[in-house]
Amino acid sequence: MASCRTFNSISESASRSIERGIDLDGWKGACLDALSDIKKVAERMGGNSLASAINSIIVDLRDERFYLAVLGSFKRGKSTLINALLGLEVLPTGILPLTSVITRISFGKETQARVFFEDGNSIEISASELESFTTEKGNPNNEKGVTEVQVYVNNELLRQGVVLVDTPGIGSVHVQSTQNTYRFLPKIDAAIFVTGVDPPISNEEINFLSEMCQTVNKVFIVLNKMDLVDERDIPQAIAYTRSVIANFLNTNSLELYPLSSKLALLSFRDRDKLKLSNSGFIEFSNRLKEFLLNERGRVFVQSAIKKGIRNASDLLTLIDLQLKMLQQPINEIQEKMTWLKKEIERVNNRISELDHVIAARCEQAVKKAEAMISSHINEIVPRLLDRISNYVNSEFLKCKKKDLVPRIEKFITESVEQEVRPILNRLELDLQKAIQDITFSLERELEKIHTDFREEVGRIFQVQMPSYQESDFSICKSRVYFDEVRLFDYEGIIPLEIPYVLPKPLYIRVLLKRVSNVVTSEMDKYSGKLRYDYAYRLNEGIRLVKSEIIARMQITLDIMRKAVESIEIMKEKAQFEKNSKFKELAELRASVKEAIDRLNSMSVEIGAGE
Ligand SMILES: Nc1nc2c(ncn2[C@@H]2O[C@H](COP(=O)(O)OP(=O)(O)OP(=O)(O)O)[C@@H](O)[C@H]2O)c(=O)[nH]1
Ligand SMILES: [Mg+2]
Repeated sequence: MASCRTFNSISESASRSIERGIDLDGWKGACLDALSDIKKVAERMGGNSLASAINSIIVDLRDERFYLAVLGSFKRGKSTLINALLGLEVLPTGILPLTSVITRISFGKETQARVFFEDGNSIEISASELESFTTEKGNPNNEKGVTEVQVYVNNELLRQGVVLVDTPGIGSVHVQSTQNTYRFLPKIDAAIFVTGVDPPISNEEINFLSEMCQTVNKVFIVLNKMDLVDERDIPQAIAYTRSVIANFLNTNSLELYPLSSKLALLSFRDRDKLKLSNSGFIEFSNRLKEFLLNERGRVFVQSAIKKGIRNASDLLTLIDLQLKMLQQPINEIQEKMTWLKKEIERVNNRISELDHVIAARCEQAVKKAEAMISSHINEIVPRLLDRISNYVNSEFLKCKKKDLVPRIEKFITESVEQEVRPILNRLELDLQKAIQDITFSLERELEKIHTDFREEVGRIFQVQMPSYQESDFSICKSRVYFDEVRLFDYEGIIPLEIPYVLPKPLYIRVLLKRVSNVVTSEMDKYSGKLRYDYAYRLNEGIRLVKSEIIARMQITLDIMRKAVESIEIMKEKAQFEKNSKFKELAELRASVKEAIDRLNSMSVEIGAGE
């Protein structure tokens, strides 16, 4: 296997990044040092929520896990592409929709795998046994209850914390597999979207891609199976896919790579350099390596620095507050503390008042959705019954009655899908918009409460409160993915006991009556499910956004509470004790300030390397 060309061969890019003055490991270490210094001071000061916020920055940075997922429609060659990236035929591939569970591939000294089950157990298996757990063939309808599979491969980039994720293809008849993929979307750091030219990229793929782009920061597009395209048609095929995607996503900066994963994989096996260069794979894997080595690390460290500085500034405020209070006469401090306690109470009240406003807005949005669902369903049912009746009348003479029943059932299933799908799409857009509208105003109002409070505190206690930048406060898109409400299957709804001997008009009447009852009652149940799903997703979306903002506000409130508590203890003490406390606080302040300076200059240095 020509592993020099695979994901394993990082030396070339790595040396290039060192040449450009990028020493990510060094920065990461320095950043971790600064953060742990800040954390120690936060612990000494008793700022628990601050210390734990800093700790989670440390943990994220130290155990850097970068999820690079491969996504797309079924059978586009996702698993084959991962095998090519690894230079190893480790994942099962095939001609039928195959991958049915999320498979994470991370570093291990030897190639092996672990399967996790719904009951919480897990077992170790060899890579050759993967097919019996991860595929529709070996594990139909996930009868073995597998939740996830972890594969370990000895590979340099994986060793550095990249986790490759193979996902089930979207859009196959295996609904559960598609849902597994959707649920994984929010965890992804970067994605490779795999599509092809034959058949050309579909509407469903475009919709999925655009949804992905809203959640995932970086998306590479791979146009796979180019070996199947006639050489003369290649430029046109690429231009077509590029323009369809660019138009839909309204962007000119697409990273699109036409290639053949299969050729690449074969070339590794046969050590055939010509085949490899014809596969178009090298350009893609080089770009990917460059991204993972340079941009990924930079993004990770920069974001840790930014979060670290923000928390450290809050810590400085806590120290400053205590220093200020130590210098002030006791009666003045007492007055301010009484004010502060009341102010904290007022902030908490304002937040709970907001709860009612938000609940009312959600209720309004749900009512609007309910009206829309009912009016659509009421419109659909008669139209559906008409279509079915026409179909039954026209097909009746064309086939035997025994063949007629399954054909009608198939027709009903397809017609329901056709009629209901546009409503589902509308509802989805509607839901995203409602969540956005409500969370946007929620964000603004919480932000205002927070800023007012910080300004007031700063004024009363005469300290400099670090100001929040809008981008610090605004919410990273909290998108909520749940099971899509399933469309039903009408197989078996027409009872075979309708006697075939009945004369045609009577037979048709009995059959249509039966169909009408079933369709009406199923659509009624269905609209109930849609209503429930809509309300649940809306409320859950709001809850996520709210808890994220409240957690940030909690830090400010905690700082103030802590300052009050420690001064209350100090005010009983003798002057010399106050002096030594003063000295201690000044030292802590200097060490935090120094850590912030280190982080700031690191940030400038990293920025300069860009
Ligand atoms: N000709 C050609 N065939 C390919 C290429 N990549 C994959 N295939 C074939 O396409 C079929 C599907 O490949 P998989 O890798 O299993 O596809 P997948 O996207 O993982 O499929 P699901 O797991 O079902 O979603 C297999 O028979 C592969 O051998 C390619 O570049 N060229
Ligand atoms: Mg697959």
